[in-house]
Amino acid sequence: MPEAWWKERVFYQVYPRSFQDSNGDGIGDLRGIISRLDYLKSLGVGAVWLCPVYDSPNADMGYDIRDYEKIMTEFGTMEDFDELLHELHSRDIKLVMDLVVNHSSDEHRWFAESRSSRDNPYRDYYIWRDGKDGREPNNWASFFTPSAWSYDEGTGQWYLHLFSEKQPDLNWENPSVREEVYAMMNRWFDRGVDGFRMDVITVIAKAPELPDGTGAPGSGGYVFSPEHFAFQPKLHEYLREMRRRCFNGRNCMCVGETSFVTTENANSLVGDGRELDLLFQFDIMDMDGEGSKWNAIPLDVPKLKQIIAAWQGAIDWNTLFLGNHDQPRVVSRFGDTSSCELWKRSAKCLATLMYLQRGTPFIYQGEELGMTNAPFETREQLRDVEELNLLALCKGETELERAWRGIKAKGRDNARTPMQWSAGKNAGFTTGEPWIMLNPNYTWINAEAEEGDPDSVLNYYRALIALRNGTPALLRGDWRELLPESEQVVAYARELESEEYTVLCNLSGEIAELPFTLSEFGEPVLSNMPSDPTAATLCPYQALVLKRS
Ligand code: TEU
Ligand code: CA
Repeated sequence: MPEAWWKERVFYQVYPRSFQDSNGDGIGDLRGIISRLDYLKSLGVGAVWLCPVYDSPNADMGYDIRDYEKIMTEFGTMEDFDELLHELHSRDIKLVMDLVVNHSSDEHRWFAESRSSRDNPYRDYYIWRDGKDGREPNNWASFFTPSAWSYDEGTGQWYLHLFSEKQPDLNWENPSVREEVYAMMNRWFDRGVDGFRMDVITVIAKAPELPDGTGAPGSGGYVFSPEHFAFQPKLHEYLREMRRRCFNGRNCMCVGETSFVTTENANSLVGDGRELDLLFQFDIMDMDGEGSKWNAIPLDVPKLKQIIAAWQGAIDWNTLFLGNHDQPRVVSRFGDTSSCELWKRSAKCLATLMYLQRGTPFIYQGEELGMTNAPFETREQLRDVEELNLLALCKGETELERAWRGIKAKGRDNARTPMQWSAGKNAGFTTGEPWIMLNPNYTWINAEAEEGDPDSVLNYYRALIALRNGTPALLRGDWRELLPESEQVVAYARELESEEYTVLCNLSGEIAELPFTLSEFGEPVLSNMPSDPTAATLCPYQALVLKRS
């Protein structure tokens, strides 16, 4: 039996707005992506996760969909999309679409109907409630605004939005909503797409009575209440129905953005019932926040190791990632950018420790170049609704300063600056005015420069991906932790039949002592710096993969 394709391929996440502009309007587009497919092929990726390209007013950069079956005008046409799909497939690269069905845009036709009157047939496509004593129906906080409710003057009721007020939540209790969603997904499958990344899929079912949250009140006294909207019993019913109606009988995959997943509940999604093929867990992404995403606590290697071991133990097949379009740049966050040497070495070290685990790698665009956080200084430079809302809520200088510290370290715009293709005008991203500022370091961090440098982060990613793609033990082997006590080194073995590989990564800025010499684990097959086989130490951020022969 061949393994499922989504286990054996490396995924690459494209954020279309910032990947490549083809017509000089400063906005990345589908034709731009088409022009860069040979680059993706040369990296060794086998699947693309494409962030939303549907028609959208971009209140949340495409995560607010106005029409699920139209391409955003700025990105191109349906013909461009078909060509992109065809060009990907002719290179043996699969296409996984990003789909947002917890909510739509408030400009979606369904919502326009829904808010037009209380007895409109679409009223029940969204979640409408009467207020309580002139206030919101309950105390829920939203991810992006203080309250999760907005009042509609026209019909005198409130609608629920877990994200911005321009992202009303769809009512999954309504069978017509589910039918519309499944039919739309099937039309995309019939077009030829290979799967979906389902946005915040674990919050689609809400506790029927929408009870008040009981946690600690945040801004405006509202309470963030995932106990009433994440992992509700009905979630599993809906996902099984979706599986039956859309995925069964197709060689397609589904990866869920499973906010609030834990090692305890994960198998309810990807275990034997197989509601999803893969899930994204956020334990690593949340580990430096301690309760608030805006905190930036320095990397705690033992904690990272616990998370990795817990997840490798909890489910049969993980997703392996260090960032995405919602996260800061990985090398700025968990690596060391204090010198050119350490920037390069730590970027390679992080990739090695993550992508050779058991699971499917997801690389976020630009990561393979070692792209870093951007030096945003003013509100005018920011584009992200989450960052702008955070600043809008600040009262006084101290709050503003704290917010800016958070935005610089953790803001989503860090990952959304344009791809750095060359040292030329606008990094080769656009001939026009880019929609968001470029990271000024494109003059030396860029694909063209790295292409010609055998020691570059880019060429290391290529070697790493090629190694994984060509090695059965790294694809399918068991995962076993080594050196669990080490506070600096992430180490593990991958084994399949008689093949054994050892991965050793010193994720600290100090030399790490090892209880063995490197040669005991065989011959090096990949490393980010020269190594002495008789040594029993690893240099700062040294990464080494050894093969036992
Ligand atoms: O993100 C959902 C999510 O769980 C948020 O907490 C996310 O971590 C957010 O970026 C907070 O920093 C998804 C998408 O990936 C994101 O881009 C969207 O804004 C969001 O859903 C709403 O659709
Ligand atoms: Ca464009």
